[in-house]
Amino acid sequence: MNVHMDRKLLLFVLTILFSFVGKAQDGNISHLKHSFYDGTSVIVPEDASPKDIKELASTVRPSARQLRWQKYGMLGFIHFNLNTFYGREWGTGKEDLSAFNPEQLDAEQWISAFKSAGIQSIILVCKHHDGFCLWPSSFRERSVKNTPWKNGKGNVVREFMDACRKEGIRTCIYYSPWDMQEPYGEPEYNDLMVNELRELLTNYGNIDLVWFDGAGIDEKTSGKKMDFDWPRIYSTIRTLQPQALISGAGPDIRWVGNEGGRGRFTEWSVQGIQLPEADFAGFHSGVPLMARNLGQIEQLKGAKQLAWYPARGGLPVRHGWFWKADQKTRTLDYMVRSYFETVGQNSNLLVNLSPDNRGLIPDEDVVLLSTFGEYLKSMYKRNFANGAVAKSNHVKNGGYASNYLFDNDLRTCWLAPEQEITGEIVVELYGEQTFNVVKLQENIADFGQRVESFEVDAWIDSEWKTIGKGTTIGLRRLLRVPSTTTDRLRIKITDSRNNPSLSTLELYHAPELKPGPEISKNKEGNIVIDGKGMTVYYTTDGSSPWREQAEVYQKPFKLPAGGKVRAVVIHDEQMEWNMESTKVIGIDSKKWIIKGGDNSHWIADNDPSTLVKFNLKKKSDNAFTIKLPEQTKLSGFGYLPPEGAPDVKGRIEAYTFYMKNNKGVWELVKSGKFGNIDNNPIERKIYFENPVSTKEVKFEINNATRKQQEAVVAEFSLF
Ligand code: FUL
Repeated sequence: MNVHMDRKLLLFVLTILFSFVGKAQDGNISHLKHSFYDGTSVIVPEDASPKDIKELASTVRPSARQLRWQKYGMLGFIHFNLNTFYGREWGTGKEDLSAFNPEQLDAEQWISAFKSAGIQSIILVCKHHDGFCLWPSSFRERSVKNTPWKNGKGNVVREFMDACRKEGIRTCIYYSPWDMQEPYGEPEYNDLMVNELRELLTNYGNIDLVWFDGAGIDEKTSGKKMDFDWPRIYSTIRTLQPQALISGAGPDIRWVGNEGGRGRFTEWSVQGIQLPEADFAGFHSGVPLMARNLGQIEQLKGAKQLAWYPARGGLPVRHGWFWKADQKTRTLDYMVRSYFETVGQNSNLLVNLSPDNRGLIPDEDVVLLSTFGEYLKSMYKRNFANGAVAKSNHVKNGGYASNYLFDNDLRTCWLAPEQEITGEIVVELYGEQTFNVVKLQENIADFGQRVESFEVDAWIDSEWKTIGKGTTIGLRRLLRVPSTTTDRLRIKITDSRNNPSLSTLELYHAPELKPGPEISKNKEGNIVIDGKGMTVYYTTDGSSPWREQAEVYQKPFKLPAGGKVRAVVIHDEQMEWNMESTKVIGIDSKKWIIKGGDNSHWIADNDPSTLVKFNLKKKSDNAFTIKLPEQTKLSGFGYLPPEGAPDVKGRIEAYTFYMKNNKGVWELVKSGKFGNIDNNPIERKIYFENPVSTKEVKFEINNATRKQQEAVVAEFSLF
């Protein structure tokens, strides 16, 4: 036995040994004290070299639950509660319950919207951070039972569950651990949480997933320290619904790190757990969820343990999670891009719909989901690898043949011989085929996640040409390549953590998306619509550009009083993949006189990369004023925070907006908070209850997120 083998054997023995120690201590497969994680994990010896870590990481496996869930790809998500009636992302916990009256609520309409996009599992937000329950909880008064809706006899959770059952949809619940109501922060809150979970987990049949949001469970955001009894909470779930996954602040699924439906190009399901006694309560696992690089050997180095912790992304189709009047719906190309970045990059995607104050998903969103569904159907309609045969440079004892790539079974696969960390598979297609998506899968069930990098070559003009390169594969990689016509393909695994496996090769053609025209405001303040040479039809009052009255765009135009520009380009063929663009244009800012902060004119220079910082330690620096050239009618304002995470100090959290009245006195117009703005740093548009008319406004920054002393503004608009 050589030195290398010796070392390998030692590691193997260590792993087995530790797993028994873990079992003996906890009666659990995992070695983590209190952990309810039950995939296969390994302890990292302190002196492990990067090579050892690679090998160890390749031995980690998903639990049956995790594997089942990873295969779902997309899930649906519904945010609907009192916030819907108050236009808020995060409530205050003090809203008047009488506002909740969704007279036309139709859960079947929600479900059919998701179904049209091929979604088979849906998560309902049963209780968000403000503590209002969508079911008549027996343990608190702030619930549907004390609202005018159905005279207090309604139950949204029940209607949702019934509609799902009828359609064969898997049902999942979101229950926010953070709660703005009493007794949050006290030990009795654990009782409330367990009691309410018990209601949800016993009265509504099979629950496939329980979501614990991480927001607010840190004292910095909620202002209250709460000592959660996670072992008790998790064991309630494991006892009542053993098959249910625990997502977020839980052991089974991790947040991908953003709320814009984005994913990582390199996405590892194996993560380094930093705390030997981690309870896996999301952020307490020590996995820096928002980091750009995660799970690479660099990040696994100092970890105490390696565990399977797969990612899920989230995409609110209206930018925010809760419905707001006048919030724009995302475009089809954004949805498609998001799908490829998450589902196509070893993550899952949650598509969020927001029922409005009638209790219905708005038409535009319904149309978007079904168009998205049609798009995916059209892409998956034909697998161009059907009928292909494959040969590899490595064949292991006649077994593990490359042809297992086409049998639609994850657990039969090609596997390189031990010690080989690269490999090549040449695929003869069934004649010449044209495709632009290469789907690959590893057999993660038996061999975990191993591939570090791969290349795809096509045989074109009598030579191999590289058409695409990727890093991780994991359960699923949908690699987009240029539209390629060939009869021969080569998959090259160029690096792997251990001898690589490949379970699936499929080829698809994703229809080309014709992007909507680009609407922008140039430096002179004119509206420019770029249709890339095609005829553009547009409106400026928010009405549909598809109607006959829409104007044909000729040249840049002024929109001094602002408005909502909607534009389309009309192609002759394939109407269904044409995109529409929308942009809300603020009032022209060119003649504004802005005071407050350094370089205050950057606040409204139409350039989000110029940032204005406010030092909140100085009383004089916590506001800015805008003098308008004339008396102007205002319906609201927009705050665009800076993008990105680490270098941004704080975003504005609480604000007060004043206008100068005709006596020259500042009058309060609106004050409030931008909920969830660090995780979802999109433009926040705030509408006043009634439009106001003024020549000067003042915007006061009351505090920054995460108790920072500096608040940053990328852009500010009035409309
Ligand atoms: C976040 C929450 O704070 C948001 O309001 C939303 O529920 C999202 C899915 O998770 O952390």
